[in-house]
Amino acid sequence: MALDAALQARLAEAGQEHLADAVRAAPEAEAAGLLAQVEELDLGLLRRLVDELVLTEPEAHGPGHIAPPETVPLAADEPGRARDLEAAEQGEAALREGRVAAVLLAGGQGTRLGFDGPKGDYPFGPVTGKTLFAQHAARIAAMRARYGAGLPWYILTSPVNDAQTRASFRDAGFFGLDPESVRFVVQGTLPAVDRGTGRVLLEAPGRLALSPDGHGGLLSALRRTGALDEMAVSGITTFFTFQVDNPLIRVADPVFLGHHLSAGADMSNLAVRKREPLEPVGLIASIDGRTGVIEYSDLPDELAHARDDAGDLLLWAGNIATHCIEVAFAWELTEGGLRLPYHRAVKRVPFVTPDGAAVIPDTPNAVKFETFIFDALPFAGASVTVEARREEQFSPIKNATGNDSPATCRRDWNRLWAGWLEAAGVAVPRDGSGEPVDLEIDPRLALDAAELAARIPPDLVIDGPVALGPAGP
Ligand code: UD2
Repeated sequence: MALDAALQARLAEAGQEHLADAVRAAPEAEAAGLLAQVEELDLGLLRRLVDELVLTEPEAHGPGHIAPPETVPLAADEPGRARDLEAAEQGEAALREGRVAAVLLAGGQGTRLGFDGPKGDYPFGPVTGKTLFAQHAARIAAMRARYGAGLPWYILTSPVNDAQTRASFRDAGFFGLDPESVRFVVQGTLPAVDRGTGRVLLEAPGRLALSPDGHGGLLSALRRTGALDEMAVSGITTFFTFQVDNPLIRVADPVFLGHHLSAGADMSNLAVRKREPLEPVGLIASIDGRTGVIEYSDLPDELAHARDDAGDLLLWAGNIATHCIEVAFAWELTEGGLRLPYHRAVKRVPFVTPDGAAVIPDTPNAVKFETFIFDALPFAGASVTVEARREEQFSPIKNATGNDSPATCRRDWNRLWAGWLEAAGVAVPRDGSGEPVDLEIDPRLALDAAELAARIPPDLVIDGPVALGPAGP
């Protein structure tokens, strides 16, 4: 296939002239598709990323002056409870007035879990095998019902899983939600490049090796697709972001929202105490006086292990990637291009050689580029970090086994739900080691322990695994 001279010149300038050869050599049926992919590349950005992150050794600079972040601590006493109550009132008012949207980050590839398909389709429910998408949807429905709120739901997908994600929602009848109230937003992609030469890799003779551009790409995607305009027009001022793999998260929790709003913050965080120094969660910290997140892979060991005078972890605030973000701040961050820094990840990426031979490398051969949503924090005029109880809000499904796996998530859910039932005076059978039977409580039946206590009969008997559905026991 012929290539126009201007494109050829731009490819040469970007050090990617091999792509012109690839288009010419591609099988006829695939050449047009490959050309379209090549034309879509932001060659200026690619040149900069390759120069700065591939061809030059990134400068090893320390993370700066690091201290624990200022946080709204857990309410441990009466003043703490009064403070949270006041915050909840503000958050509830924002929900009722329709000023809040929920944004689910679900564009990742979920490679560690080894699950084929969008991670949201993973059937985690201990009793019914309900999926992560179904759980989040039920919670959104329950929040809408409780606050009479629109609470529109935006779902960030990527070209890797967009079609499948939409199909899952369609097949499930949008889990009972009005399809108009659910919007899919597709994030962008960036090419993987050879780590030695910076040249874009092809995963097949007619296809570039592209992967999602990181969840920082949410901001560009919201702007590009018109979602930010739509939010502004419908009076939404704040959106709440959460990760697909954490079914415990309290979506659009009024307490968190209220602390964010009353501080006049641009972007806020939810934090849990790290389980151990090297737990793979980002570290929320004050970095040279500004709140930010240091990704776990970038955290020097001695900082991870530092202890305070009482012997507790000094840098304790684990990032659960749950934020409140002002719509106006998202506009600011995307004005004239995304303002977030790019990170490099060195990965194993299968590719084809110019003569069409497929190579599955044994060692990391490629660099991928990503932006992270939490890198927006240092740009925020004000930001609050609110501490959450891990057992109430964080048990992600990341790995097939071990920590943060389906087994630990089900265990944590069972414990939480058993606690709610027992607080309501219902006995829950437990095994020899004290673990409760498998349980499920649909968020549409109860979003918290108090609601459950009010909605179940006091003489409810549980003698084995049970799922309490939206209509009650
Ligand atoms: C993430 C955080 C980490 C910590 C941990 C807690 C990053 C970079 N790190 O680590 O600091 O808070 O979670 O759970 O996020 N996603 C997209 N598009 C992308 C990439 C990811 O939507 O291009 C979504 C993905 O679907 C998932 C979330 O972002 O919901 C986190 O992605 P991950 O599982 O790759 O991040 P992880 O666990 O390494």
